[in-house]
Amino acid sequence: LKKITNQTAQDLKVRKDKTSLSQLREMPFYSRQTLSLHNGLKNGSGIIAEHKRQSPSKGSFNCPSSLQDVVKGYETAGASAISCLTDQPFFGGTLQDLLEARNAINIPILRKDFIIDLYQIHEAKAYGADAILLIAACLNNEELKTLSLEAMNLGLEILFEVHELEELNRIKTVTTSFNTSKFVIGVNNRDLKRFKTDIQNSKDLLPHFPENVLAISESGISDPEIVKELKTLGFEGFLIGENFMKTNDPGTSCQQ
Ligand code: IGP
Repeated sequence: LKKITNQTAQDLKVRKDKTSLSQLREMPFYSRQTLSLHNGLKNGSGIIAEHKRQSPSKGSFNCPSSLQDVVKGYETAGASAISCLTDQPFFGGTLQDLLEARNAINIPILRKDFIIDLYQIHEAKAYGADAILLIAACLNNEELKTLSLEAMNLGLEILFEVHELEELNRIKTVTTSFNTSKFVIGVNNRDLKRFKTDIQNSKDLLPHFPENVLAISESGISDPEIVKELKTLGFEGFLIGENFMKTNDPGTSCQQ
């Protein structure tokens, strides 16, 4: 994770030099009314279907479908929201992908990236995102708070990602002062040190969730039975990438 965020910081410098904050503010989507991820999940299937070309652990998925076809397919299949990877070095995504996804569909989009700087939140808004990911493992409480407040100011919702109890407790601390309950907390089932996924991580952490917070289970979800089981336990969102992207037609896989 340290390696990834160091790279993120470097790439960020280049983008900041190229595009100023005021230029971001002039982009058409910057003033767009965002869609609610929270409401989308509550009122729909709960599936957040991810566009991801490659991952550090699995390499390229060699999916032949275009980004547009993938995200349109997800929307048609009944996904509640789309997760769009914009990290280049490790996941092969770009901000241009986010823009293209926004132009193709009308459901909430999560900008999936390693957000460590306020500038990235403005980018997210400018390129058409409705929500951003904040990974507790990458950020201290002060950073979590500053980044969250900026996101909320711009009308973006937040998916807080946790891997373990200590991180969940920090998110609880940080969010108690927020006057919104529209954020969601996701448990990443992927052990970042060994890249292994285990759904048990979601089951273990759910009892420690704050009340009335929408719970999401992320990573390693590979069959509808797992979704059913997690739903019974109380999860309302399911973030699924690889299982769809490793097929030739992710939209159709999502349908099933
Ligand atoms: C999706 P999977 O196992 O269905 O492809 O997982 C998603 O949870 C995963 O891509 C992810 C991720 C992240 C990627 C979760 N947290 C943070 C990049 C950054």
